[in-house]
Amino acid sequence: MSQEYGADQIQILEGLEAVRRRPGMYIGSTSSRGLHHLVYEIVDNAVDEALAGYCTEIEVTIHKDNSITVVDNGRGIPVEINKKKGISSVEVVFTILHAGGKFGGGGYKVSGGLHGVGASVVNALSEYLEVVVELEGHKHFQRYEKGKVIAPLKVIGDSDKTGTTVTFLPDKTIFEETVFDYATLRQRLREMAFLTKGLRITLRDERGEEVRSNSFHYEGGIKEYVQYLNKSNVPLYPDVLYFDGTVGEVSVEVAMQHNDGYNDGCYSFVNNITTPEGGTHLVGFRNALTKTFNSYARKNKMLKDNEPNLEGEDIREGLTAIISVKLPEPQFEGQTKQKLGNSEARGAVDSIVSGQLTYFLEQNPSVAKIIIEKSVLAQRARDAARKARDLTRRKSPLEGHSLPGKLADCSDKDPKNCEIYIVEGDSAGGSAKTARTRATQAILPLRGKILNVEKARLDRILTNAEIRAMITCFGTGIHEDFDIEKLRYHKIIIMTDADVDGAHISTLLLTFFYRFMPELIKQGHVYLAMPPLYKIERNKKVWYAYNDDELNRILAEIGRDGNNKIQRYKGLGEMDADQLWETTMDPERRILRRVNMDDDNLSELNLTFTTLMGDDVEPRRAFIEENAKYAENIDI
Ligand code: TSJ
Repeated sequence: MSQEYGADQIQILEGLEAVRRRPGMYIGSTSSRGLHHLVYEIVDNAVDEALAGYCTEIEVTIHKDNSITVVDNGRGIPVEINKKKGISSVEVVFTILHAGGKFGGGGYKVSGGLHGVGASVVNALSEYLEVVVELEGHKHFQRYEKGKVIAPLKVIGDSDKTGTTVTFLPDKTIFEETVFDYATLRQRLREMAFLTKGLRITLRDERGEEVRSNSFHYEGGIKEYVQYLNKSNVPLYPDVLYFDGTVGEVSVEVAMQHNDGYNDGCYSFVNNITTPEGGTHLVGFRNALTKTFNSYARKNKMLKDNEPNLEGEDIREGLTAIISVKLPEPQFEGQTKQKLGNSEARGAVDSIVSGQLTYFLEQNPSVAKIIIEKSVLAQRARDAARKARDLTRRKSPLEGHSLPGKLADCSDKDPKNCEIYIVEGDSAGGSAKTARTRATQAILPLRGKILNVEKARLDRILTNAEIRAMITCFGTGIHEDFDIEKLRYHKIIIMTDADVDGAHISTLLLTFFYRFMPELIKQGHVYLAMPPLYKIERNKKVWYAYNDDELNRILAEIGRDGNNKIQRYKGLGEMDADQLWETTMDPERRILRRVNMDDDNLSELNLTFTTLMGDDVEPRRAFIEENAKYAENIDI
């Protein structure tokens, strides 16, 4: 290459080389998650153009080779030569690293766009990246390889429109996973469309035989997001409440609506990025809600002078809400840097929600009454639940044993060595108790169907015998009492029949874990046992197959003739203790599937549970149809 390198160019190369050396510092990881982050990074830039008011459409295409194209109809990245750097603005965008990576040690500063680590990071981590900018009648083009400029930006033709098109192929030497997951991208792009009202985002997948696509466009923005999240529940009133405004440099948007369920479904965002740990904006929202409803209820004699205030959680029972703030320099705190720290956001959200909610309640007394009556019921249930909860605390040895009688505990007391099998039915429970290794394997049999925690209030849930048994056995406590250090068994293994009922029971159990002890799932303590589907016998030798493919493989190996005896297991009960041990419980031979949980999109995860466990058949059918064809694993 004949290009000469000046000091600036050398600095640029060193910058992008640093990204390639330590990609995790810039995109979090080089796993599937980091791979998908590349797309969000590029799309974010186009969304910024939409937020600025110049772009209405974004299209994302996954090509056959897992390269990605993102197109917008914005103004086009400026093409003129940047005086300070001596290169085009386009080249600045793709080759100059922002100060401080998002996931790095130093505080992440916003420069240029509202968020993100910048297109240069995507460029550095791509085998190639090509950009086309259309503006002022021309079509400009530039190509990079592994972040390096191949040639300066040049005009390659005419154009009568404006916009930016970026195509990139993630570098296979950097990413452990280079195949994009359609559902993952779809989820995030849908979320971005909800958060940016009026913007149309289309996802296209060219990898299959037919092109697959989804298009998201919500004129109602987060108001429609709340409707979408409430679609598997019954709303308590027809309106979605919506408040917005700007205080100083903080712009605030809030949408909310109660449903007849019992969960708190409030999700917060900063500059369109989810904040699963909340922060000042969420605190401001909660304060405003609690204060405003209590003062309305007192003023209108719905709470008597001698009655205590409603607590925040009473008012948030069954509430679905989106809190979206935008501010120029967000400060993120907490271990995972996902908690907003800016104090000005608290005041901004509080004052906008308090003011506009007070007005709404005065104008809509019937809605106010519905919400306050539900909150009062929640308040009473909370008292009852508190009493029930005390009964579920695992007593210390001094206080004597309160472990459920059905539990066959293990003798080893080191949680790292211990596992507990939650077993469907007393008969399978009996075999499991015989089969187990007493030192390290505990067995808790559950009788029949367990309570659907989506459909009951806390007080009723906590008096349910099966639920109580699990909480007491695990030792961790629930909700805000939860303490992972107290976990008695590092593996919690759900063992149910490999049929529809068994799958239903597993889902009920997972729902319970997700709602009451999500950390158990997040930290990878929850597993599904995989009992075999088939037993094959031939000349006194035995094989087990865990799926149809495996059955066929075994048959192909041993020969398909009349000497094979094939048994299809209908339930755990058909196996004796020895068989159960060999196939499903022996740590050397069994198959366990660990249950994963990705908290990138908690609102969507929440919806998955309400949809699967709710009363409405239609959303459930639609959900299963949308996901089943493509579901390959049991990630929830
Ligand atoms: F990330 C990226 F750089 F690769 C990228 C940027 C990718 C995509 C698909 C779009 C974009 C992008 C950037 N779309 N629109 C813009 N707009 C600007 O960069 C822009 C245009 C005009 C002005 C101005 O002040 O006139 C300012 C900016 C930042």
